[in-house]
Amino acid sequence: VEASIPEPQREAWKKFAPKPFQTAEEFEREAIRHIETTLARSLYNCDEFATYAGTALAFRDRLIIDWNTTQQNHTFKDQKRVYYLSLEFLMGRTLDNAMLNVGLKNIAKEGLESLGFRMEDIVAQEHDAALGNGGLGRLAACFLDSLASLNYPAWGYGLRYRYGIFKQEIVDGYQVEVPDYWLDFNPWEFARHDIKVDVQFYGSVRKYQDDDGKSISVWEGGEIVQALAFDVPIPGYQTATTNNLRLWGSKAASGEFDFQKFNSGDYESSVADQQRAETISAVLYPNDNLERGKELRLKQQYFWCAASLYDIVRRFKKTHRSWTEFPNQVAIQLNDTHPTLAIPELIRILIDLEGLDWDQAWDITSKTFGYTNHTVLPEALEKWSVPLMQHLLPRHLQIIYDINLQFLQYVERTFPKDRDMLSRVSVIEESNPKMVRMAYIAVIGSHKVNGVAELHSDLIKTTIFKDFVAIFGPDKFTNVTNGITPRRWLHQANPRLSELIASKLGGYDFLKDLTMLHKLEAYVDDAAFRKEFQEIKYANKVRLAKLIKDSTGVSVNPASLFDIQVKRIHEYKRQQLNIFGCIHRYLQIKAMTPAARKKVMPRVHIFGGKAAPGYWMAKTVIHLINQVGKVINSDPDVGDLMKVIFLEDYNVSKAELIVPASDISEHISTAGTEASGTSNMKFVLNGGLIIGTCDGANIEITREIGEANIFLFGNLAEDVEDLRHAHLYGRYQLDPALATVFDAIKHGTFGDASSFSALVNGIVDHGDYYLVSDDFASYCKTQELIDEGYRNQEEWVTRAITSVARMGFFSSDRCIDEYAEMIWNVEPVVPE
Ligand code: H53
Repeated sequence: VEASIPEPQREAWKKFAPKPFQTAEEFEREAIRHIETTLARSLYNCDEFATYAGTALAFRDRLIIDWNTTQQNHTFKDQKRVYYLSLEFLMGRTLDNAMLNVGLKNIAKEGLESLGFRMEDIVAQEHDAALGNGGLGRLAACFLDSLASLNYPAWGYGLRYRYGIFKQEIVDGYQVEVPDYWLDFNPWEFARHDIKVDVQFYGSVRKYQDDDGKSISVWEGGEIVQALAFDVPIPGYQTATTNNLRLWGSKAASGEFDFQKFNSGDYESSVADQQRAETISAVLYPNDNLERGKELRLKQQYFWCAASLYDIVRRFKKTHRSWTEFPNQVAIQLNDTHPTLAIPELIRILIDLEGLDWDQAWDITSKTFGYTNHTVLPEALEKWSVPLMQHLLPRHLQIIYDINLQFLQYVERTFPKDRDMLSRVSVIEESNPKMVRMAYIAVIGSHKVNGVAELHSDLIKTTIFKDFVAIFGPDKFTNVTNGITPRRWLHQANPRLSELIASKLGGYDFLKDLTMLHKLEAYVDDAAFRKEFQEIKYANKVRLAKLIKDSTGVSVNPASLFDIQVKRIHEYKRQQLNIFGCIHRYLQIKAMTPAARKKVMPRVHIFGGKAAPGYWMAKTVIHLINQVGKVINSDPDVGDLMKVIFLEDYNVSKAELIVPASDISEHISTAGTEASGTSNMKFVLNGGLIIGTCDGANIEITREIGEANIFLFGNLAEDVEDLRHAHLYGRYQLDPALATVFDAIKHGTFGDASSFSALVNGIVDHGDYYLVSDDFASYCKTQELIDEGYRNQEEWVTRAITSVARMGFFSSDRCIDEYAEMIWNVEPVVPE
């Protein structure tokens, strides 16, 4: 490649190639240069924000050099690449992570101090990149970190939302949503003005026969929207590999700005067209585990799939290989069903644009895609109405019908006696209107389907995809248990614990091979180690107590047991079980004599999480938590024995502060509903114990750390169906302690009882779908065991340290290696 460039140019580039900074002094020079020239600020108005910006730009320069080299190297090596298609990337802040990954945080700290600033204050200036809702989006972000750290040639593809997940404010105890405009200053993205893709919508399909009698389909008319690429560098930890996350922004296609309207004076409507196009990437849909079937959402999905596939295909075509080589060069992973349209889109490209026949196109497509399922909740499974699909994507609907026809013919041949099977597995649900079942297309069009924890992967095989296991055989279905990146969730979020571990393990290699943590077990009885471990936890609790004080005004005692449940608010995650448990505890304390109260283990119950704006029941739960907090936190009978806190606007950067400060965290979903959960892993890795149901990854966490180190409770997944059935037929007794809790609510102890009647009635009268009553006694009993356990601090610390030592399995590096080997068949590329 280099030889094709003339000698003088090569010489000039070699001579003037930018040199990355190495020392604190060089860093300062770079930061000041950026503050002065890029930002046009000077010494006299260099505040914390300007200093953050200068620091970020200095680090960005470093990343870009590695990024360019990595991309050139990947092109040159020309190995198979992975493309991770995700509608959500919940990245959080970048600067701290970038400094740690390139290994220059200490140098920057020194430099910042000599400029008169503290590292924490500078890092805190950054706005979270919150292009995601919850677990699914954060998983994608952890995967990007691991892919780069393990040197896999991989790209993420997503949407560049102008507004990420809303900011949550709590006003009078209610959630209020405020837009998250995060792009004011975002040094981490590069607009690639030269990379534009035209994406078509609406129109119609014309069919004709060519001279050879071959049937040709042409998608004509409709409108064009332009996709513009924005690239974000993703640095690996202690490697030069810097991968790319490409996010697409929408704008009106250049020819689309209607000059006729413009010239005839209708300027406003021509601008309105422009705005309409930009609407596609304007906002992240704020639902987690809930699909609402909105047209704009389908437009987002196709816009992003079409732009990404065009890009992937263009890159492949530059190598002049035959199409049969495509699956040997390209692996595309579908993060949930959101990118399922990529399947008919690739078929469309291969048949309509590249002239392949159906069998070839199908063979290539199904070898290219892998599909990860993240949920069995019926309300989260995507279905799109046939009329909508016909209107918006007429050619894709035809292809979907063709996929279905071929598939059903195969099923009929294989299971000639099972008439019901055809309607059960059909991609088209025969409802009114007819619906396209996206998960079925994803299963049929992929070569592997995986769940995200063992229980979940077993469940999908016996429930939603049961027939497909019979049709394709069990080998198509597999498990890759989720993981988390130890760089962000240990090293960055809990630097003191990371340092303590490094001091015992002889350095930071464990951040690249988390299974090395097992060596910590040798220190469980080491008094100095234990003391330091405890001190770190206490310091982290002091830090969280400060956040609580600043954001709610409530003072909490860091010596109390910190009990934390932070995650999206959803009925299946059962924050209601937790708050009912709090009320139960409160009523018990109220009924005690002063002498008995002295024996109560003081607790701070901390909640955080967003509710989807249209999810009324979830919002009611938030309101109840705040009302309960208001009463309890000001009750002199209770004092420090109990505090109930709702932390507003839970996000990634707050999680980094909250997770290291837990004694107990709650992962208490109805068994069989939480596919995996990933915060459970983060809490244990940071030396907190967990209370949980036998659900998702809790089960594997138990297997790894041992039953003695986790507080499990509640009914098992296998019993859920029978219990629900029994409820509906009246064979059902409300738990007596829960009945007392409901009485208190009904008597107005926590404000207007009618606000909470739907929540209560859902359990008392409407079948208690999430089994809150069935699990209540076992939950409360287990909370008592936690109080007892926490009293014995020596025992508690042993359990916490042992658990940390046994968490190696849950690194997202292990996950990515499993995907690479079992699903993608890709190899790392050694950096130059
Ligand atoms: O994905 C996480 C799981 C978690 C699951 C979550 C998820 C979403 O956040 C959104 C949609 C969806 O289908 C699933 O609820 O259990 O840990 C990552 O796999």
